[in-house]
Amino acid sequence: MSEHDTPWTRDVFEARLREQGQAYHIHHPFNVMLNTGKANREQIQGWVANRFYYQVCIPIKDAAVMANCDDREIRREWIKRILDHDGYELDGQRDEGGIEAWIRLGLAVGLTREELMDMRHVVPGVRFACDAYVNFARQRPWQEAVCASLTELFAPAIHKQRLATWPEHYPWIESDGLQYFRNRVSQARRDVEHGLSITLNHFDTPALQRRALEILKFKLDVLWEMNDAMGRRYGITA
Ligand code: AHQ
Repeated sequence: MSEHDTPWTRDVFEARLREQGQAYHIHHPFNVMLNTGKANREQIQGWVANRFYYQVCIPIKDAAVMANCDDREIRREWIKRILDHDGYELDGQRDEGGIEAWIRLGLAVGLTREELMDMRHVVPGVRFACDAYVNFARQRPWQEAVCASLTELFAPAIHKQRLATWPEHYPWIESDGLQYFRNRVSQARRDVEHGLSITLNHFDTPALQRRALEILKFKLDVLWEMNDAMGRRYGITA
């Protein structure tokens, strides 16, 4: 039996997925600049305005997953991601949602609601990378889009890094503006628990497990390219 005939155990498969974290955008020079206090106002505003396009794409991507998914149990869980971002008002319970929280981040760094919403600052590379992710979720089997969301295995660390460094490096940014990152630490953990269990169950042959690693690499490239494009537009101060 060659090593390609038997699938990795769940633990080994999960470890292979987590190993991909070396390519996560927390290591991108643009992110390192941001989180080590070397970014100027224009670079921070550019990052917030460009990442806004990614944020508004997420619930559209998640709605594509829902549309392709024929499993009600999974949709009951997955819909929480849309509510987290778009917000909701349900039987008197209200949540403004992550997109509104991101707009408050935009206001806190000195952008207007209008220039965020009209996407005037979004550079082509960011738009194309985000659109590639949404189209991937529309066109591929929903389990593959679930696997692509697993870059969030590494997301709590990057949100915590911002919360730990931005107040000291960028005291001019209102603390309330960072609420999005505070919310995501626990939301990402919940998302990953669900997404990882679906992925470990579905990708259960050597070929499927190799495909899962390819999918995660694609999504890591989406995030990396966004930082490359922002670096080209705003510069990277080493
Ligand atoms: O704020 C982020 C978010 O809501 C999501 C959803 C998830 C997905 O479905 O692909 N990925 C993701 C991410 C968010 N923030 C990024 C960041 O660096 O702030 C990280 C990103 C991710 O790791 O995929």
